[in-house]
Amino acid sequence: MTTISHIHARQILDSRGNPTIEVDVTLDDGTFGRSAVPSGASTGTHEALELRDGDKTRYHGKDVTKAIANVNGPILDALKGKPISDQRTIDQLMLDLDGTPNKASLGANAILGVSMAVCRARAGVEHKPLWQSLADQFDVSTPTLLPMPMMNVINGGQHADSGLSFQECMIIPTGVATFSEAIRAGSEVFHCLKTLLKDAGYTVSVGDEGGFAPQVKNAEEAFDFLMKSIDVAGYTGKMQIGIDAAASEFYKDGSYDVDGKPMSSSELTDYYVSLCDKYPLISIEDSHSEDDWDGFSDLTARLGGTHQLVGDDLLVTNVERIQKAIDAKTVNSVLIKLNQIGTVSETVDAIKLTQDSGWTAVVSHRSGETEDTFIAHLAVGLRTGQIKTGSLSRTDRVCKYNQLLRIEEQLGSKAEFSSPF
Ligand code: 2PG
Ligand code: MG
Repeated sequence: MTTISHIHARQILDSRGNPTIEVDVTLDDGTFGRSAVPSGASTGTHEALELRDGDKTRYHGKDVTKAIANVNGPILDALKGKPISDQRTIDQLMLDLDGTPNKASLGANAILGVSMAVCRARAGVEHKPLWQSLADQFDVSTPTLLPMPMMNVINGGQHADSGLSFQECMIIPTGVATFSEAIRAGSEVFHCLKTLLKDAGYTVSVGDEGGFAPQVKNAEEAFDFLMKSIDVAGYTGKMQIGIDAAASEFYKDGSYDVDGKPMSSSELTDYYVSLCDKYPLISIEDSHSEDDWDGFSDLTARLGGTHQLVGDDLLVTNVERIQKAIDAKTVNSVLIKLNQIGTVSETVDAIKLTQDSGWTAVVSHRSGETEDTFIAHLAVGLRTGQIKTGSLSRTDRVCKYNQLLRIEEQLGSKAEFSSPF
């Protein structure tokens, strides 16, 4: 049985130029797996802990040398010589070693780096692509569905200085037949949007997720640009839109500040309903602040039958919070981020709970990313049917789309693609 012979973590930089962890796992037969851990900006307060050194004299306190020492010391000691046949056992050993509910002692970034690198090493031993290995490991019989991409072409909130309250305005090519056509549609609309913004005198530099960051006055102006660019690119009726409001970021003392207008929770709900009446807005993520469960439930009561309402900061890929949301019908979809929970097997548990309840699961990047394409494999291997991984620019974003194009090619005639909407 193949066992772990060595684990080595090092510090690298993420797409924002902040330190993060890269982990190499070497097996006794010489097989090797590598992973890199992403990092959020609009993080939910209920996420597992990302361990940073906090020494302001180095990298503005963002060094991750303590997390790296935890991998190269106690985690290596606990996992050395252990068979890699069961991911859950590997992850559980690290959870036991950590001993806290939110991975505060070892750091979720330390634990996740090892968890993902072990998956990659296993795929190497099996001579399988990672998506196939994940599917086999977690009993998914037909890992042949390419995910619908939600492409974030206008960045706001914590990800850009556009001034827009909503963090992400995404295009969703629901009317095309294949994944590669979805990417083509996204790219064509992205470039039309650039021209339209330029012509209107707006800047076309991009934000953290590769979308434009124009200083538009509100969400409606942003949506008008999206609709116009969809039209100019020739995709009218074939492309809809989605947002991640990331509303925790514009909520303070019981009030939401939406593009300069104060709103109560129920006024914000009314605003979303009016936007859905006016635009082909089919997916709304984090409509309300992470602890405003009533706000989410009210919106779900009104739009849940027709629209995808996604919980991100609300649910933080945590099965207990997801179960609570299922019981209370708080949303109808879950955003899935590996580093919110901190191990691959717990992430899979979150996906399966979501799918088993008839909800949609959307695999997601973080706004601070690396060249690691693990999430592309996860989306196919677990048959989630949706991914959001930024815009059609910046290699930290398009590397995930490019990996999905390779998987589509590998699957050949077996590749499936369909709109979840
Ligand atoms: C989100 C993510 C990714 P961040 O809110 O969904 O787009 O942003 O990684 O900053 O939390
Ligand atoms: Mg979000």
